[in-house]
Amino acid sequence: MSDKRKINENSKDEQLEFFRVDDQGKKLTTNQGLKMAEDEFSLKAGERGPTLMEDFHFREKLTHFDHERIPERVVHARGFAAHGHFQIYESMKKYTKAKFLQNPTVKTPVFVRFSIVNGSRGTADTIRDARGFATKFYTEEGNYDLVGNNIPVFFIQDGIKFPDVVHAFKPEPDNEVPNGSTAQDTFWDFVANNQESAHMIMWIMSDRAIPRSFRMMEGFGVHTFRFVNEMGKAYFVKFHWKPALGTHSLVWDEAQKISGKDPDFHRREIWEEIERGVYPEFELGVQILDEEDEFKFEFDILDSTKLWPEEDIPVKLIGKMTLNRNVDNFFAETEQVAFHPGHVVPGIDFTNDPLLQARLFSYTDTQLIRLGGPNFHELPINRPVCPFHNNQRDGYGRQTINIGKVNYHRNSLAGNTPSTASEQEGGYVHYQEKVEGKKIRARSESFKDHFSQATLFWNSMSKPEKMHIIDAFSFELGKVKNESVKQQVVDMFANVSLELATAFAINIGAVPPKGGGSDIKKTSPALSQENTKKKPDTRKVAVILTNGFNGHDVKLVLEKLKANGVLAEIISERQGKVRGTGGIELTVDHTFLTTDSVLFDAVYIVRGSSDSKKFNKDAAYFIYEAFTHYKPLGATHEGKQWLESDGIGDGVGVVMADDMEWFTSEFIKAIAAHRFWNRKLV
Ligand code: HDD
Repeated sequence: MSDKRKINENSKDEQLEFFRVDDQGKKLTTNQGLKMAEDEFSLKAGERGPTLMEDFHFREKLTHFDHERIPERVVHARGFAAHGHFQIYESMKKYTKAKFLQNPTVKTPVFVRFSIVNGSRGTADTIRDARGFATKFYTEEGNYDLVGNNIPVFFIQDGIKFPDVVHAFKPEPDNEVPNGSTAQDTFWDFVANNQESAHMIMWIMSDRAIPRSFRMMEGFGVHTFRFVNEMGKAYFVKFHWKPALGTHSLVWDEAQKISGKDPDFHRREIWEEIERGVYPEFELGVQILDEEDEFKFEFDILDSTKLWPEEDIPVKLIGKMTLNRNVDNFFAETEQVAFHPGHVVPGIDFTNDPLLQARLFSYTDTQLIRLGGPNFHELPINRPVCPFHNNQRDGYGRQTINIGKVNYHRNSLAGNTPSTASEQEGGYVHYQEKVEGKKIRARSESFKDHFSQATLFWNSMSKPEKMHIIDAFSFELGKVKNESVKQQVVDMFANVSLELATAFAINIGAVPPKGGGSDIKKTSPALSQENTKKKPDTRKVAVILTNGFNGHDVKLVLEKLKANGVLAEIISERQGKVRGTGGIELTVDHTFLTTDSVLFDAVYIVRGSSDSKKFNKDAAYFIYEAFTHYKPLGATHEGKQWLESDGIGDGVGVVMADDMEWFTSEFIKAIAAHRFWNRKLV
């Protein structure tokens, strides 16, 4: 047992404790427990002679090392995960019998893995891509996995096309370029020739695909699932995760630069915040639909390229998830966790969405190769916290020692156990949906409208969001070499919006569309990030100062920022201490060399009385870049005079004042506002 953890937070933590090993302070042994007297020199025939086969320690060490890697996930390879718990606000008994959704006093342990869909394990965190949002609830009835994304719709309608879309968006097969990007001919060729992707592409080209933080993105179960209550009555349900801090994004130029400056930007942030006790929180939301209303909509609820507008079917917030514990070991937990949309509990069931149906096959299959056999459920991170018994036996890496002779069903030798459980005893009974039809390889007519909701998304965007979408199409298609592919995409998106297709056609040198357009006028304000929650919490502010700053005032501002949840870091010319008036000293967190403007949400410019040319040059670049990324800027003292003379001072979202109280409260409001899109760039 490790010494590190004295208190086990919940049943999953308690279970994991059994597997934790603390090597610190121990003697080095082989895997067989033999203490070794030497670990730096292989066994040789003479000091300058050949290494001997007899050296079992050398062979064991190298062999284990040679086998350290496992295949990365075929999609969602790069991920970051954390532990936490989920608690409901009030019983959902009316809709579902799922036990973890009944009792508001119960905290269900969870493990959440955020991921990047396209990029490989070594990709940067901030590439343009959908993000995975997979949650494992360790319930007393078994594991329930909600395996979603941060985008509520998907590229394709039928899972048989999943290998095609993934081949198209992964790097091109001849030269494996581009990595972690879809700015390539094959991806856009797929899009133009598989027009069901239109709606998802709108989301991927939007700010949603470059989230500011894992804790500032929504999560969606995507498919329509079923809730089933104790009476056997079913409801259709869509799942949502709503971030407590709202949904916010980076600027594309910033996202690209972060990829170089700090490729671990997202994972570093969540890790550090959990370590300092600032826990990410998400509310679980459900959209519930009576079965009788299945055909009430202009779209098919089984089609995963469609969302349910929140204004038509409101999202009911039913509970809260808090992520409060980092993993002990990335490989053992984050890498080996195995999710599966088919891991359900009584009260949660499937629908005939053809994408979901395909997923129900694919996830176990992929774990067999990735985790090397059928016993991956026994890995500590994957084990349910409730007992599990069946007659499945053997296979690579089997951990349990199942005693007795009987490993089959039905039997009399073990009293026909393990026995099945009745519904009343908690046995899973599939919802008895009536199905009939001819065996047929075809797509329902009700799946054929690919553009209406893509237009709904476009209509719902604010002006800056629309500009970002046009820029994203222009960037991605601007890298496509094949002129025909570019033109096909222009003509396709003319069906979504003429304004959009014309704008990017001009930018990429294609022919603006001659026809097309859409009659859809509807909007869904919930789709725009403009309408999200705005809070200053967890925002990072770069405080730029040098010797001779006003000690009293700066200390006051820093205290207020901290009290409002804002994280301030001091940036100066060199590391060590900077000295202000009144004997106040501050420790420098970064120099202009070790950090960068793109890694901050806002900049507070104090400057100071020292006049170093290098400081002035580096600080000016830092501030100007933040200004062009529409970030809030604050300035007091010498910093204020500096910005005034620079012409930046008049910009929207630039807060300057001599009154420190007023300054801090306005600056905090500006930080909460996130970005000032209406700023004119000088
Ligand atoms: Fe998938 C992983 C989410 C469609 C096949 N998927 C994976 C993960 C997430 C999703 C979050 C990473 C889980 C983790 O962190 O380990 N996938 C989705 C969503 C989809 C979707 C929201 C559409 C609504 N996926 C989808 C289809 C198929 C797959 C249609 C195949 C028919 N997905 C896989 C997979 C992965 C996977 C190949 C790779 C690694 C893994 O499963 O464990 O089986």
